[in-house]
Amino acid sequence: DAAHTEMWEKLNLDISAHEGLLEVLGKFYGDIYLSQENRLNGMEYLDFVLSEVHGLRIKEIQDAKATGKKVIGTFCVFVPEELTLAANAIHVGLCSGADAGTDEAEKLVPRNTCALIKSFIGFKLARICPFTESCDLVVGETTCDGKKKAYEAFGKLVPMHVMEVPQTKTTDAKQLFKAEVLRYKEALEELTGVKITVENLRKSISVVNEKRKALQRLSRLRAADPAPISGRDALLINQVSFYDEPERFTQSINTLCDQIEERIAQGGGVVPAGTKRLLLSGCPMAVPNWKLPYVMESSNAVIVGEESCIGSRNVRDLVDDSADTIEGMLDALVDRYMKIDCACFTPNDERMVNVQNMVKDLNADGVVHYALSFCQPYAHEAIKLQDVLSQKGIPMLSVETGYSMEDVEQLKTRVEAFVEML
Ligand code: BJ8
Repeated sequence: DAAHTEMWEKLNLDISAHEGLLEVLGKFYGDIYLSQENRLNGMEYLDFVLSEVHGLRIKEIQDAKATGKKVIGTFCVFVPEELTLAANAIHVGLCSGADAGTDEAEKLVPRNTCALIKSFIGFKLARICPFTESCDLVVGETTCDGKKKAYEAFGKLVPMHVMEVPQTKTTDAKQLFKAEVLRYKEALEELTGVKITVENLRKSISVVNEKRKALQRLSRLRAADPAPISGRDALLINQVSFYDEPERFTQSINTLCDQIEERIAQGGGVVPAGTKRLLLSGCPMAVPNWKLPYVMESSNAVIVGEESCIGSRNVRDLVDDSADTIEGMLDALVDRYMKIDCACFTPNDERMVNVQNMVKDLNADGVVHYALSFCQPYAHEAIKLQDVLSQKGIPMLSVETGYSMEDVEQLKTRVEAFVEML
């Protein structure tokens, strides 16, 4: 409507390009989400949030900015949301799941860069992301080579702070990360003028723990057969967790989980009992990257878990909330964040164990490993994981793909053949 358009104009969006994006997004959402059968009522909240992702949520953010709140954009689950919230700032995920502005992006980063990186640069250059345009600070991190080098170019376009994330989990590496957590805390205090204290940090640790607990609850409920919720819907919930207001989000997910419990108690599901169950594992999938989940769930299978940063890797571990000094709380944050099993670590053996645990806990019949094309870390681990899983008799299909739709048919043929042999 007119008020939204006025807001987007103020954010300096390219109005016609942005309209095009919303149109594609709406069509895609209709085909992939609204066409599903047996959806839970609680998903209406998510449908609404998604339909208003560039509307009401941005309005809320702009209203908060008008009262002096700051907005922090991130690309990685290593940036501690607890600190952002303690500094009374808004924390949003910026990774982008669609091709846009690719030609322009390829002038700043090499062509053989993964689609996720090209996409966040492309969104900025094309001026179509109101979240990016709302940020007072964007926080990058030294994870994969693609991202850390891309931030040198991206840092010329937006105000940036880059956290150094170590590549190993030695004691020295944890010390380095702690120093980086402290440096992020100071950057936040400087930007917001809010001092991070025992009180506000305790509160934000609890807010984020509660959000993660609600998502853990959802994840546990998906162990049921028949699967009570589609993998697409669960992925959407995890995607929305990166930009919705956290306390409202937690409440809606808990309400949805109540409905799922009722459905399970009645023996109901989103697919018939006995439908083949797949674990999706690998690179994060940002909105609207729903291609592979859609292909998988149109191939006589249901997705029962996401071993991904937009999934279990962001949710599995809570922050120990027993400390009562800033020092102790920062240590608890460091301990929690250094448990993340991102493929950028070497070695990263705990991921191999975590995937197997998820297969067991969620009663999955097989794993589909997803690596974005040109993503070195996850492509390496696909080889390793295939080996580990085959020794345990767990079937795995390794997929490499980007955001383009041109390989949908080919993917479908491969996934169908995989599901048939399970
Ligand atoms: S903690 S997975 S969110 S770094 S797909 S940009 S790895 S070339 S996203 Fe990640 Fe943090 Fe790790 Fe998670 Fe590079 Fe691969 Fe692209 Fe990737």
